[in-house]
Amino acid sequence: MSIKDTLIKKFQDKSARIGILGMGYVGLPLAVVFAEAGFNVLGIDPDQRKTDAFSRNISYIQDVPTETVVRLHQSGRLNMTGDFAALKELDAVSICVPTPLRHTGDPDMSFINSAVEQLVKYVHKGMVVVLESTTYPRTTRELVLPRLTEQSGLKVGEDIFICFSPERVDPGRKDWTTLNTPKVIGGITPACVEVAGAWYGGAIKTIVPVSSAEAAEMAKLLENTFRMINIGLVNELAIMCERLGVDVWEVIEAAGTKPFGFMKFTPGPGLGGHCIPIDPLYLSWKMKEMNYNARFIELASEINTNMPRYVVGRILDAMNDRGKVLKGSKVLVLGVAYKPDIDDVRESPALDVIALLKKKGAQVSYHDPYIPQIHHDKEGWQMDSVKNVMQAVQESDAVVIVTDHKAYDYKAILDSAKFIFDTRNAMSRIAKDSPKVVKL
Ligand code: SAJ
Repeated sequence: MSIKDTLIKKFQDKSARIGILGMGYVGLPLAVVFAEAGFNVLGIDPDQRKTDAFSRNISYIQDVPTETVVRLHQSGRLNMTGDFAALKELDAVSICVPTPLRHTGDPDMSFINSAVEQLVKYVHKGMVVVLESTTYPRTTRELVLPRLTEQSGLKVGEDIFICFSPERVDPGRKDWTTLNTPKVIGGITPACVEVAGAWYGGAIKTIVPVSSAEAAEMAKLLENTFRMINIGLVNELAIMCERLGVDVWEVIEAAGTKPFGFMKFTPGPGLGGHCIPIDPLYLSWKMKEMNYNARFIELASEINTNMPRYVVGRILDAMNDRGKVLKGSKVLVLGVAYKPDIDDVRESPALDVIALLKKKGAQVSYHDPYIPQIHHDKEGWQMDSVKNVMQAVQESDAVVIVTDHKAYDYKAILDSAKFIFDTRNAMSRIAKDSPKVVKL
């Protein structure tokens, strides 16, 4: 029986030993899905806080209940280690490590590089490796393939099987999870897709094989570039509508009634998160290397990045119209997480709005029920969330709604505030046109 058929059989009878390299918000849920399907899974992560929490049967990822960790850990289906040498015992490994940007705005491949370097030490005949981390096109072929085959002499598609399968985890989402979200898989060879498809298909409901690793890498980049560009479009629409004296929220609401051929996005103070503002720049970076300028991505990124400055300019004008000076005024920012009802502040535009307000001389405070403290790396300051949000609203000259968490009592805020700048049209829930409120 060929190595390929032996591996496929191991996936079919669940005897294959699975490894997840990088046990964060993608890796842990993926490990759980494989373990629940009956595989023996070993999570490998150098972060001792994660392995310690796991050894104490505590889930450190909001989407994975602690009782799931307890059950799978106690049954022996799921374990964790910080020791990469465990890789030599495994048949199948998913790489789920971060791919952030460097401070220069270029891709930071350090996590993928170190994961692959560890794999090089322990790779063996009869192994399948799937890269899940969002990255620039050709990473799998140019970075992963040579490192795993040149030194080892292993033949891809015969001895070793290498694929890309984009993660589609949306933290906090309950309807679409790792288990039921269709999984795209592209490989270096057709045999690679067949083997990885047998593995993932043993746990995940829908597998979507594509013809190459690049097709899978590009599918993911399209998914998130689509969002970034459309958010940039509505942000620019907000700027145009303000010039025209038209309510952009009404315009989008009206356009949203089109039952086909339209997808609604809403403007805001900028673009936060560890996916949408970042993933498209991996594509534009790669295309620059090929002497092609990805203009849509560059323009959308420019518009989205400028939104905090545009918002602060609008606040200045609105306060001026009320005979107020921003300098020295007390300004309360409500909501700093990058999107509502979560505790993640990565790349949040709120930090830039606060930094710009401080530069204008405002006395800025913030409240966020999920984020007790923020710090601004470049400016070197940190702030604690105010404790009593309604007292802070009453004491402020201006309230700026940056992230519209559901937890806020918008009616009480409207009643108590002197002036509100609403970047999310949150007040539309309470009052259509209040003289106290200016919206984006
Ligand atoms: N945003 C807007 N207007 C919009 C939508 C979003 O300003 O109409 C802003 C948000 O406030 C946030 C940023 O854009 O700051 C990103 O928001 P997002 O809704 O795209 O949320 P993310 O970053 O958590 O995106 C994730 C992505 N999931 C994966 O990459 C696996 C994305 O593909 C999902 O579509 C998205 O979740 C989702 O739908 O929730």
